[in-house]
Amino acid sequence: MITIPAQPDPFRFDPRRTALVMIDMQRDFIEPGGFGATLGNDVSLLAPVVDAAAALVAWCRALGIWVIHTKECHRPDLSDCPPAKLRRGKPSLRIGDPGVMGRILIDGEPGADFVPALAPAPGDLVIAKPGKGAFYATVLEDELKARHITHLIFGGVTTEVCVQTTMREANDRGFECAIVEEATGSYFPEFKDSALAMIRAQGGIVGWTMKLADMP
Ligand code: C5J
Repeated sequence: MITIPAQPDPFRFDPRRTALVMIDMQRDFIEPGGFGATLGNDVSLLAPVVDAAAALVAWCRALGIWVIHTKECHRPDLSDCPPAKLRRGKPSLRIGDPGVMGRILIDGEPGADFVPALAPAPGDLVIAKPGKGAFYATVLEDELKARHITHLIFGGVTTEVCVQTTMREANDRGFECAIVEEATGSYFPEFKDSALAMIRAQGGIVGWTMKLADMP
């Protein structure tokens, strides 16, 4: 068993029953010209997350923790993209439109791929997800149950959207969840802080928050 200092109290887990869920470390969210930028966000705010997320992946691999990568993306014909999601907001380019990294948020396009530092390795699981939560319309829950996973460690972007949504979905399904602060980020730093505070409040109502610096 491994015990990490965390909030609201230490997070204790068996690496053989634990998976890392690295959320949406895709070029479309992190690099200029992608989905995040088309929504008017300053994507440079996510740059520091890349090194920390890569360090978290390396830490997990060293302990034999199974690594899962999610990517938010849609089929080329957009049949898995609800019209409400397609219409939402006033982006300069919509999902499926051609951009500088290919069609925005479409599976198989360069922008929907992972940033090089977070490229999956053999044995990792990659989950393509049409929603913000990684359990919606995916095989994630079945895969975790097949491997008898009980604990999940989270990183990725953005903290208050896809990371928090997935963590809440996982919490409702009975997984013990912890998020690593340095390895997650938001276009809105205040939203990241609030999401972390919400997660660990009330005795860890959604789960634990912990720091990479405390993970030996
Ligand atoms: C967003 C995500 N922010 N991966 N997606 O739309 O958080």
